[in-house]
Amino acid sequence: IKRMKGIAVSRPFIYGNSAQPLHGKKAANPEHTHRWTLSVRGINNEDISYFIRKVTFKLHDTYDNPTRVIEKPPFEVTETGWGEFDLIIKIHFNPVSGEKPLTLYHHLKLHPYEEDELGSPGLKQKPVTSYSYDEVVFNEPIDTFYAILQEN
Ligand code: SLL
Repeated sequence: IKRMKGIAVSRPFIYGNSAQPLHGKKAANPEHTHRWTLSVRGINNEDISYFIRKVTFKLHDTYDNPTRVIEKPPFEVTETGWGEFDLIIKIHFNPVSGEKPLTLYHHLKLHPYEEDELGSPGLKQKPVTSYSYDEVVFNEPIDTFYAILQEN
């Protein structure tokens, strides 16, 4: 294998979750209060599948089959639930890259925490989002992977 000496290529992406209150609407489990979606995606929904091969989301153990493996875009998991929790997101890169998986941590957010207009902090029922921006840096990428990065 040949590596591109002295070259680093970075690619931005976004990860995190959105959540909406169910407002009493029926979920599979009556204790569930929110519907949420976890995702790993490109900026402006740019296709990231040329460098990301699959994403695993390790959910809280209260979920059935807590390790969710998403093999193609959109790299997303939608579920319902009642609680916030910390989870692990593992990004597996295109095998051509020879890169090790990248592990990220995210706190699944369901509730808005900011104070309301009257100044009292409360759990309001409204949609929330919690996203982080990150960039993966491929240092001295393998030449064949570098070509794929340049084409996209
Ligand atoms: C904790 N924050 O860390 C708590 C756990 C678990 C949330 C929150 C769904 C469970 C199900 C759900 O909302 N789990 O579907 O049974 O201990």
